[in-house]
This record gives sequence, structure tokens and C-alpha cells, in this order.
Amino acid sequence: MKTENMNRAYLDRILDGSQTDFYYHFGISSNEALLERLRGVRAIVIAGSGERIRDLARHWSILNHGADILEFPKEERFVTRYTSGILFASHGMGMPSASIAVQELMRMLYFLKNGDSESMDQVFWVRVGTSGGVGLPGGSVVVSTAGLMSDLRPYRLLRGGDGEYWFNGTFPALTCREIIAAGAENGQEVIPGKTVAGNDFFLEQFRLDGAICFETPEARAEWLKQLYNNGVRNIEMEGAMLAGYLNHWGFSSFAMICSTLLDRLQDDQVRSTPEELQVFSEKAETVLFNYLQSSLLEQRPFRTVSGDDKDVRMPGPASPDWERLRRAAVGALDSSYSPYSHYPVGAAGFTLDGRLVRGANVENASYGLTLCAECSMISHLCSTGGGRLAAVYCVNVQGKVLVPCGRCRQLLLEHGGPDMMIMTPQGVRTMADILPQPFTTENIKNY
Ligand code: R2B
Ligand code: URA
Repeated sequence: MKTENMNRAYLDRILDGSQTDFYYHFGISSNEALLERLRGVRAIVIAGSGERIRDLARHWSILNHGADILEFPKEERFVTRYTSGILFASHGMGMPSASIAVQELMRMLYFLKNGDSESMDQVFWVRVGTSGGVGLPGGSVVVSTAGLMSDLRPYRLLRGGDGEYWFNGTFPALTCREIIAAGAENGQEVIPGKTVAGNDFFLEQFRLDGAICFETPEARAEWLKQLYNNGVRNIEMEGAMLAGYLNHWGFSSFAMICSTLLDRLQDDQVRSTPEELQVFSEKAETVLFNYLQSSLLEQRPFRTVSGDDKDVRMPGPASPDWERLRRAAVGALDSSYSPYSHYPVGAAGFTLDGRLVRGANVENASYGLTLCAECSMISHLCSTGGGRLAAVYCVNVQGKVLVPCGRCRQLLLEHGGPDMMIMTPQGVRTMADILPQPFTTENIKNY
């Protein structure tokens, strides 16, 4: 990360508590308790429309076993949802609107990750959207290699003390390749290409169907040909700024995945039916979710194939990295508070969306109030975005595997369900194995 490019003079005052940051367009501030639940954020997904954000979050929650969806209190400007490690936010249309969303989200991320470069850099950013294809039919999916302005130059701000500010619009090539590979694994063609961001849907996209039109059919055709010959494969309205700002802070993984609504070489008007448009949009969304499942959240221990009616296929390792989990549980021993028993216990778990959560036992002078390591781990889970536990490992001070006590089995079942895997001295078992005939919410419903 390029810490020298961060406005630390302002941002660090938020961290030391001397100032509150108001993310005004999101209707939330840095001292609201809700933000504490976003500290475990792993990805920020932005899209133009609020409805899209609601859909995306619902879909991601379903894929994560109905994880809670948090909402920001205000949605007059931007709609925001948080579920299972992903912050979803709308950005409106065009670079002026999207730049507000992106800057406030960058500030929010700085706050959430305590200004720690490494933690910030682990967060993946992506815009999923729509675009006009250049030589591609409606329904194609393009992953952007670079974001350019309509004169094929990088994004620039025209006013400022020093005149023009230029931003590098390149999208990270590795992320781009990974998205294409995740698509291929799922039988989806994802086309790499440069993307032009027009400041106006009509004038800066050389349309002839605007209320105002400066171009002739010849100039339009010449512009589109120049785009095509320069490797541009789609046109939208935010990508050059998005890549520019994220590069300015030096994020290493971000992307833009857009479906095309029409081929601009053929037409200016978007004539598709609402049903066709829905199908087009969902194609980009599916590419995104497949990528999130397969590579961003690579620690995800399960192959989960069921979703809602969209049934997203999810590649990924079929079993958790138990050794990594064991090491995390051993690491957690350091935070044990066990002055009475002198028996430190550490626990670590992978969530279905690939986060790692940990805990250690915390004893009490009254003995009976002692919290087991699993309790602390579940608090960690709930305070960093919630979601479902997929695999758990508990250890004693020698690093030897321990089975959870009866009460903790009940707690683990609530947050992992009967399929959650747990390491035991007899090997890997499921919760159903170690807590048969459990008492669950079903019993309360059926009362
Ligand atoms: C794609 O579609 C929107 C315009 O219709 C704009 O936000 C974009 O980039
Ligand atoms: N969005 C754009 O910005 N342009 C198009 O042509 C289609 C969608």
C-alpha cells in the first residue's frame, strides 16, 4: 500500500479517537456500534443500483447459510448491506457519484482496519455492473484490464491547486486472470479488455440518440473503431476513476466485471427486454460469486453447491487446511486467562466464507463462570461479521487436540449446524456425530 498517498493527517485523528468521521452519504459515522461488526470485512462489492445491492447481499447470504444481513440506517443516497465478510454498496451512476462512494468507503476501510496497511490490502474491491459492448454481443461478460477516459487517456481530475491530477487506471493483471480462470472452471466465458468510462452516457459515449448530439454517424463509427483497435471491449461510466483511486492507495487486488447490454458497433439504444437485462446482469454476478468462492476466500473449507434458484457452482478445496487451523488454535493460547486451572485452551475455526476466528478460555474467580475457548471464538465470530462455522479445532497447551465440553457442543451447533466439521482425537467428525439428537431452534418452533 502507498501509505504516503493516504490522507493520514485526517485519517489518523479518527483512529486515535480525537475526531469522528462522518461517512455522510452512507448515513453512518465512525462511532456507531454497527461498524464494529464490519471489522472482519474481506471484500467490498460496489454496483450502480441499490436494488442490485439488496439482491447481491441476499444471494451471498443464502450461499452462506442465511448469514445475517446488516443494513446501514440511511439509504437516501447509497444502499449498503453487509453479510458474511462482504460489504455491498451502491454508487449511483457516473464518476462524480461513484467517486463519493469510493472515497467514503476507503476512509471507512482505513477506520475498520485501524490504518493497518496489510489488513487493508487483504480486502478485495470489485465493481460489478453493466456496459455497452464494443464488438461483443449483449450478454457478454468483460473483466477490465484498464479503465480509460473517452479520449483513451487515464482518468484525471481537471481542477486542483496543482492543476490536473492524473490517476493510473490499470486493473491488477493477476486478479483479472484469476477471474477468467474461475469463470472457465464454471463454463463461463469472461473476456478481458480495456474499458472506457464516459462522463456522459450520450455525449462521451458518442451516441447519436441523446437530446444533445455533436457527432456524425462517421465520427461515431471512427471513434468506436479506434476503441476496438486499441483493445477496448466495453464502455461504462465509473471504471477509470475506480481503478485510479484504488491504485492511488496501492491496493493489490481489485477488479471490474461488467456484462454488456448491447453491441455499440451495432446500436446506441438499449432495446433488450427487462427479462433479458436481468439475465445479462446475473451473468456478471455469477462470475463474481464464483471468483469470490474460488479464490478470494480460498480458505473456505467446503464445496457448497446449493444456493437459491440461481444455483451458483462453487469450486474450492473440499477439505479445510487442518494444520493451519491447528496452528491458529495454538496461537490463540496466548490470550488464555487461566490463573486458576493453569490449563490454557485455544480454539480456531474457519467460517464458510473463509474467515479465521479464534478464542481462548477466560476463567473467573467464581470458577463456574469460566468461558471456554469455544465461547470466546464464537464471540469473535459474531463480532467480526457473523456467518457460519465450517471447521473447528481446539487445543491444549501442548498443542494436542481437545474435544469440546457438552455446553460448547451446543454452542458450536448453533453457529455451525450439524455438518460443521471438528477435529477430535479420533479424527475429523461432524457436529451431528458428537452431538446426536440435538436441541435446536426446530424444537422451539415445533413447540
Ligand atoms: C453502466 O450503466 C450505467 C448507465 O446506464 C452506468 O452507471 C454504467 O457505468
Ligand atoms: N452502460 C453504459 O454506460 N453504456 C452502455 O452502453 C450501456 C450501459
